[in-house]
Amino acid sequence: KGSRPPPSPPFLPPQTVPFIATIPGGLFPKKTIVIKGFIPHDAGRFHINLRAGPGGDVVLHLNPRMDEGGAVVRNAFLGGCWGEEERDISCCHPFQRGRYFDLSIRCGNHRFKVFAEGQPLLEFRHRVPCGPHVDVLEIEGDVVLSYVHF
Ligand code: 9QG
Repeated sequence: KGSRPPPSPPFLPPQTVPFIATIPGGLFPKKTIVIKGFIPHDAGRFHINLRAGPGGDVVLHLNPRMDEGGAVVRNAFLGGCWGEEERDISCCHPFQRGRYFDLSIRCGNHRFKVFAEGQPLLEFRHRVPCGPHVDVLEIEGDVVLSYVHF
């Protein structure tokens, strides 16, 4: 729709972690967030949160755990509680120590679709409606960011 805000300029290096930014206009169908980064050799884990305002509900918590056999945990934090984790993943994913990744998270009508190096990686069904109120992106933990764009 014409009323939707245009993409903001990208965040280029150096970006400090925790990285916290407001997404102008929040999430809407087809809104895409691109995150590129490097996972240090001694990294434990990091996460990407999409959040309804500072300290609000986390509608998507995407949490690669290099310290847990490469699990890629997805969850939501709603009303102060973690829900059920989703962990299914195709055998190969880029969240390995010493590797770069190029991730995009696209908000659909019914789910988030997450792509790595342009290939579908996983999906996360919306547990609560997503919309303009979901306007905070947080990236925290053991990651070095090289590019963030939304
Ligand atoms: O561990 O799992 C995701 O289901 C919790 C973690 C929590 C999330 C959650 O402690 O870590 O990954 O806010 C938190 O504490 C995040 C960083 C059962």
